[in-house]
Amino acid sequence: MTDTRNDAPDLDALIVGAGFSGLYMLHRLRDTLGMRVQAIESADDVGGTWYYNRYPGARCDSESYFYSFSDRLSEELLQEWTWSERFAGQPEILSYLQHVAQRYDLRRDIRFSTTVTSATWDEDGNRWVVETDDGTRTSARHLITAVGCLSTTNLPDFPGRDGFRGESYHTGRWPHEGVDFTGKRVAVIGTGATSVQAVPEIAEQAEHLYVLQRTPNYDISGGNRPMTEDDAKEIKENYTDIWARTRQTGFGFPYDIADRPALSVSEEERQEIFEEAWAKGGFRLGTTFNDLLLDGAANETAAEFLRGKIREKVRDPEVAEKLSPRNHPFFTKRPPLENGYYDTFNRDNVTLIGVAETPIEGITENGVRVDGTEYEVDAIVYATGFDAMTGTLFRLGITGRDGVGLKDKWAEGPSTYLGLTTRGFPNLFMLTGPQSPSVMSNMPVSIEQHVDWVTDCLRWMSERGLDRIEPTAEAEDGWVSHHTEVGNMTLLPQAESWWMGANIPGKQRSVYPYMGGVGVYRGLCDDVAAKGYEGFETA
Ligand code: FAD
Ligand code: N01
Repeated sequence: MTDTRNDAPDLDALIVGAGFSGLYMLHRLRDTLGMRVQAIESADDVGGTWYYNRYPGARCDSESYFYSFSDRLSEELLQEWTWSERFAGQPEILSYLQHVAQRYDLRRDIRFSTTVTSATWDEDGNRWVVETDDGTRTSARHLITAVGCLSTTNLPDFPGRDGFRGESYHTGRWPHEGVDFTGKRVAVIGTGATSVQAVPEIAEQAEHLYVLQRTPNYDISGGNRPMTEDDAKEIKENYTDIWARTRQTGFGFPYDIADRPALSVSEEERQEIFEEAWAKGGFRLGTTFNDLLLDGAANETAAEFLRGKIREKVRDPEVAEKLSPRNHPFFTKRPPLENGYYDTFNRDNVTLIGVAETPIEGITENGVRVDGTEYEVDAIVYATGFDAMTGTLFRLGITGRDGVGLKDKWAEGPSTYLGLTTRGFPNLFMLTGPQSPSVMSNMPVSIEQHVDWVTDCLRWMSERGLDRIEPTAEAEDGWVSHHTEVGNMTLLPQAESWWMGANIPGKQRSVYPYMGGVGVYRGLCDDVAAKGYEGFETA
């Protein structure tokens, strides 16, 4: 019987996702290489993270002027676009991505409101066969996942969760029409970067807000402010230099980690350095010394500085202590940027509830039960994060050579070459995949680097008439051991974080992002390409 489901043409490449990664990948393959390419996107428009995360207070915490596409996409766009704030809010970032889609006419090659349900390698045809929830089957030479590291929400399975009679929201799937909490009693579960942004805004509206905290975080000062005309002028004049620096620094920011250990300076000098970084705001505090992530004693100096800031801001010493992290080093969980979060706990209508020693017992019809007490609320906000890095990849149902699923291959944790490819899955490229810098960087810089590398690789293959590329077992083993060694040199394994896969019950524990730094990683990838894609088998 004829299979009628192949209603889309056979493609050179199929991209899954239309956020920062998918948009730029589509542009490069279609407009630079002239390939037949299509993107598939579950949402009904572009934006990814910035389409879904519409919770109150949502904004970037990489500074906007470098949380965007660089001169790799367009010099003109950089000069035309002016951000209104130092850290732009979600609506502005979403309009920026919509503008990019419009300007490069990208929407015409994106199938919206369509979800990839499986992708199977066809060994004879050297192609991927991709199925979607609308019953369509598409085949493509290359499959490129641009599905995001933080796109599958984590909704803990609290007993009674679905029986709650009030409103429930996950911050990563916020209603487009917004939510009015005026006069309502609200519980926010979680105190990660999302909660730290949402809590001050919800507290302004709610009659009473309960913040349920399992692990306190080291929140750094946000320092958001409007972008002045002078700021914008200076930035635009210096963009070439700014982007050059982002590509070489450790975290993809235009400032690098200072070349001095924390204990090499006097206590007084160290405090001055921390204060100066604090006053500037943003992640600069993490770059003040070169051993904060490597040495426990060095780290403790920054940790104690930040606990001091909590004591300064929060009036009730007991609440301040409850908000102070004691069980993990600074920056081993992603530090949120705070713009008024700690001040919120000075309000009469806000209560902090610790749920570490006495975990949430369950959700009742009327609220949340902790330690035998039922907190009655009208709304519950789950700021409980994501099944990061692998969660969305596994949901694609990818099956490679010899019928082996990606999820099965990675049952003991991810195994990749360069965090971008994996043996047994020819012609599969995972943008910002596990074991690449991805979430340990200012992501647009890492996204562009991956997209440009894949574009160059596909051009190289096309010039040689090659249909297939796959990493060797040796190359993959080499990358995994390098990645693991570098990751274990850091303090990261000392925390129960999503960077370690620790937030999802049953998830394999390992360091997920590559910790060698953006500049080093770029050099390694460039070297592989310069040596004729060393470590890959081609045919
Ligand atoms: P995403 O934006 O996540 O897009 C992936 C897309 O793939 C989604 O639209 C999704 O619908 C689609 N998709 C997934 N699975 C399927 C499927 N099966 N079928 C079809 N489509 C699918 N990073 C920074 O560097 N700086 C910041 O300040 C920063 N702020 C952030 C704030 C929040 C609230 C969050 C959640 C993340 C933040 N990040 C930040 C990380 C952010 O995710 C990245 O910067 C960037 O937006 C990722 O882009 P992406 O295109 O790779 O992935
Ligand atoms: O998620 P998270 P997020 N019982 O996983 C708690 C990016 N981002 O959405 O720490 C009780 O950090 C959990 O507790 P614990 C950024 O990369 C960026 O806030 O596991 N609590 C934690 O407090 C960020 O890191 C920006 O003990 C439970 C919280 O829920 C990433 O997205 C803004 C629980 C989840 O925190 C994710 O941030 C926002 C349970 N069963 C996000 N399960 C900016 O750049 C989970 N928790 C501005």
